[in-house]
Amino acid sequence: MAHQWRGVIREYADRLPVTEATKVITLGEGGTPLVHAQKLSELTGSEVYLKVEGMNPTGSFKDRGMTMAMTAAVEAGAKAVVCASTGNTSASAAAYATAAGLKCAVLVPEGKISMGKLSQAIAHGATLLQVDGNFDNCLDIARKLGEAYPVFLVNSVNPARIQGQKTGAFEVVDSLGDAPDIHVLPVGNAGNISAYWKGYKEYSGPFETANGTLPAVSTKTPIMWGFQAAGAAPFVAGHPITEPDTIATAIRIGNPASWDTAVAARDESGGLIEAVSDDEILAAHRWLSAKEGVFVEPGSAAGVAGLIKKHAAGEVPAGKTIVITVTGHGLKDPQWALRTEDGSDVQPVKVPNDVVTVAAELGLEEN
Ligand code: AN7
Repeated sequence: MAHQWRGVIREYADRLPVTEATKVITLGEGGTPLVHAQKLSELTGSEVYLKVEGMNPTGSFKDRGMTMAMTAAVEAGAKAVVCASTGNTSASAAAYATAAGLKCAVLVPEGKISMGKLSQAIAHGATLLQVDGNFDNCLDIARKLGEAYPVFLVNSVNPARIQGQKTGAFEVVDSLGDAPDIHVLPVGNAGNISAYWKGYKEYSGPFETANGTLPAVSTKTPIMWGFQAAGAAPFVAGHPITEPDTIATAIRIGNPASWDTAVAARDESGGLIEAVSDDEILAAHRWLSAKEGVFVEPGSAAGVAGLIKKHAAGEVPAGKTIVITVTGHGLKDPQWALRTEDGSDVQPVKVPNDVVTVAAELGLEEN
């Protein structure tokens, strides 16, 4: 039977804080592909899958949380929402606020968000302010606005966001038939690793709802592996970083809001949070596009960079099931694809309007 995906709230309503009466704000998020990664599987000897979150309506995993946050904002009678963002949250908030009929203000670090994300926030009519500071400074201001002014905060410090994002874990289990052995993902503000862990835990045991107890769906929970950019790796340092820096602007965050829940995800699962360099991130970005057929933004490649690095160190077990969340679409920040491995710009070859020259340029001989 044909089934039209209805967005994460309606698909997982019995496991989310909503009722039949809730007015759901959705753009059809979730239901993203779990793609078997052929070459990463060959490399590691494990079955490696990519949860391709770039396939969400605004091109990143943020939409899973934003459908819940915007639904909560409408329920609370809010007229305006605010968020701080390295780009994807602002794109998502702007789109969902439009769907909800709410005003939206976004605070972004000046010069440190990609053109694609900036365009999205503007296109959806958000009021975008570029703050002379980094993401952490933006989040401080957004929190204070939410506390002292009539605006509803939709950053992941809002628990509705984590509720929505936990559906990523549900989908992985629903696709594989059980939880994977290892779940790998990039870590920035640390909401997503916290949300996946919450989702995996809830799916692995009985779950109490208003209408009774739901049985466990999975037999186990995975080990959580998080990876940060080396220049923005507060979990590796063990304390906040005041001057985070990385080319992966999505995860250029020094003072993660979900610190305690991310540490709990790491430790309760027997996992780890480690760092990868910008070069390792760009190599993984290239691996995904050139070997797997999946185009992501640089920050999204941090998990894959981590897996490749751990494999090189002999620390990836064979014969396991490994899922890596690739968090945002490559078209968000396409400039990185146009750089060669030695850092120079790719120059497309120009040819005249003539088949013989084109064939010669392609190395083809007439048959
Ligand atoms: C592509 O948009 O923080 O660890 O303001 O855009 O849950 O923060 C984005 C984060 C990974 C990190 N990959 O996730 C924002 C923002 C992409 C991202 C992360 C982000 P969290």
